[in-house]
Amino acid sequence: MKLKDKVVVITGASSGIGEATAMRLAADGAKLVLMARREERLQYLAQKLMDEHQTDSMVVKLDVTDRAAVLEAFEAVKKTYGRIDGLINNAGLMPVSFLDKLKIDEWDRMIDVNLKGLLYCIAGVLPVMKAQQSGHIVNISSVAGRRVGPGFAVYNATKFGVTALSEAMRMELTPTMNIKVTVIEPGAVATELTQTITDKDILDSFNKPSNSLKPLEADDIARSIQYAISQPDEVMVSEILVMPRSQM
Ligand code: NJP
Repeated sequence: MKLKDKVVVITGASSGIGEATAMRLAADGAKLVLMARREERLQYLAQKLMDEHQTDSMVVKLDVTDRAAVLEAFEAVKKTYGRIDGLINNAGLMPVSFLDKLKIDEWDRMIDVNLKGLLYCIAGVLPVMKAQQSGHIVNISSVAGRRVGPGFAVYNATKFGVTALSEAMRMELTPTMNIKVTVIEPGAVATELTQTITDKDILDSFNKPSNSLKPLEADDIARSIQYAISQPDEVMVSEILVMPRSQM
């Protein structure tokens, strides 16, 4: 779709990939709805979008694990703009750990945000897009939604879930409701994502001098999202895997 004046909701817009995507889509003229818990970061971004692209965005402080709040937030977006053309379903966290550490609270948080929060946002946007008979949902999965690795078990489970869900969504929603679905699978990207990791063994393995992995920048993923969402009406990009050249 041509992005000029399209209404696009971005979850997890307060940092990393979400923030970079907001910058990209604003440059293309989209009207943005920025969602996350850290409202001051969203306000700062909204000001930047206004200064650099004259984009007037809507800021919504939201915890995606709060089902009622998510549904209310999408209602509010519909009330404000009358429509929702795109959802970048991006909020996520990655407190990876080895299973025998039994960091069960962290397992719960990953399932609650990466999977249930993403589903609540789909529930929020689907009635609007169904009524419009148009829209585009972009789910941010991961290379970890395609391959498993030690230490990543629960994160893998959530992201395999997002990848599977996206494929099924495409089959259900695209032919009958004209809602496009794309799954984006980033490899390593330099963002705040690793800050929630508490397992020292995992952190040590990331910080080993032999680890020569050079992560991508958030904007590298933002460009993939921009590419997927700005295709002509008859073209649907269903899946994009983007990795650093140095990632195995
Ligand atoms: O990470 P980060 P990324 N309710 O930490 C938000 C996937 N990915 O940009 O609420 C609402 O900078 C949080 O906002 P706040 C990854 O799995 C990444 O890298 O204010 N929002 C922040 O804006 C994730 O799905 C890599 O704290 C909540 C955002 O989520 C997506 O990319 C690799 C929330 C996280 O931004 C963006 O992550 C890969 C909640 N309860 C997949 N909890 C990578 N970076 O290497 C968190 O394969 N957020």
